[in-house]
Amino acid sequence: MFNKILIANRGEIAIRVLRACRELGIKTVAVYSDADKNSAHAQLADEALHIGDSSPKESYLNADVLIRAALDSKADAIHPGYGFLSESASFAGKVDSAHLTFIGPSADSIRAMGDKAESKIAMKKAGVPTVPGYEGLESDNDFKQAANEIGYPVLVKASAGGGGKGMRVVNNESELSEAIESARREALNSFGDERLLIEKYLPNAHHIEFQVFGDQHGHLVHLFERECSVQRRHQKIIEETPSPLLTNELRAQMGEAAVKAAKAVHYQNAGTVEFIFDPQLSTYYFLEMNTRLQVEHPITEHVTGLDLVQWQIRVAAGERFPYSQDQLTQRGHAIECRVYAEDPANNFLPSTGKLLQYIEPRGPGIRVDSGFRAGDEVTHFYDPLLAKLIVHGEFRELAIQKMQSALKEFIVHGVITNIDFMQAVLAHDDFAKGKVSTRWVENNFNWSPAVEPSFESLIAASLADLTIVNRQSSIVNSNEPDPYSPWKNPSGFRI
Ligand code: MV4
Repeated sequence: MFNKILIANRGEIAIRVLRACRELGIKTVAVYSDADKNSAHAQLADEALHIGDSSPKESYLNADVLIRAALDSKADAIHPGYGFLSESASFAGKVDSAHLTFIGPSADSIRAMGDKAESKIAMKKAGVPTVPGYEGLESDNDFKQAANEIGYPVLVKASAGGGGKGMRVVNNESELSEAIESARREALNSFGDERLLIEKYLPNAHHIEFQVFGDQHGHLVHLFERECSVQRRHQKIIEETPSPLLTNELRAQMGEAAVKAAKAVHYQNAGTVEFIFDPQLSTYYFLEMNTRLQVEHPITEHVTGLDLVQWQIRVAAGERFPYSQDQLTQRGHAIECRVYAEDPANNFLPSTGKLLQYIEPRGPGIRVDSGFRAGDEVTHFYDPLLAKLIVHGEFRELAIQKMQSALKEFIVHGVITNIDFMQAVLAHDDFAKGKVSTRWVENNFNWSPAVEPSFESLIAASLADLTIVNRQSSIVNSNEPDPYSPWKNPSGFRI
């Protein structure tokens, strides 16, 4: 087993990883940028190293500085978390070359799944269902012919793409060449690669992804699905498992397809195979594979009873994953809500500021993963994710009720959050019926706050703010050490 792990990330996921390390008896090294010098993730680790200024490029995205930090602190492995360098094949390769262990898949697996066109070709070869379409076309005429064969509407996508960049829906032939031109331009700007693919457009699709997990000894299983259809602009908001749409038969089929997809690239460690699911036809197609731990991994942990981060570390150290597919089951229903510091009434603009009051919900079956505490600053440098609220109940209706109750207890002042917005989604009839497709938030849900906050609640909030401001001023704004501080001041940690 490893002696010490460097966590090349920040915020809630850095804390999630360091807790897993601590439980396994492994020492932790945190890294932090200027903006994060007082952050919880740095204070909770055994050691913390300053790696650069606040911009991600100068800190959490700087591969060489991170590897230097790991070598200097005598860590033997690096956990990349999600985002930042977690899906960089070149970073994984550099970690290997430095004789450190990258806790994740091999650089080759990351590379094989990194390109949409390449991975789609590999999946077709492996017998995994892909959306009907073509790769490698060049002339407008080739695209025109392909579109006629597929049948409109079609979708033009950047081969090198991800996250919806360089994607254009084309409803008929008259729109085609304009769409190709603008998609090419966007693909070139975003990825430095103008190759496009074309496929059938599925308008009412659901996003259903399968967690997969493999060890270094060729054993690879799936850990069931996550339904992630509540999203806007490719940003997920609510995820749940099991999906309300899948029968056990479909679940088994898609799970098998996910395992096939991962095995085709000799996958090891945690990964996610994304499918697009058409509820009218009950058909599913491979979209892409995310070669990292995902934000929404906790819901899978709750229904399977597995600690995915601990298993990531254990299999990276060479341990066998001990469960066969038959031994794995889903128990109950889990939902995650992503609490963002953003303003739903103002086009979901990020909201920054000091967390004057921050109180997390508690209770049976309630989990909060967050990198923030009261008094912390939410800055514009990083993702505005304040916390992940995860609930686990016996079945879907109970889990929804538990989430609604927990969101009511979640109190945040100082920044605007999407909590009320998520309450409105959870209370919607379409959500209750599992009818939310990936376009639902944008199309059917023009949300503005239903009621103005009451006078009493405004007074209560102001009083709470005043108390916190006074309390925090003696902790956060003072140079005197707080005698009651639960945070130790580890060696190597510089303020
Ligand atoms: C699609 C699609 C409909 N038909 N492909 C969005 C980003 C990338 N992962 C693929 N995406 C989509 N591909 C076909 N053939 C609809 C989407 C899509 C989507 C997919 C998953 C999750 C959210 C989405 C939101 C809008 C569109």
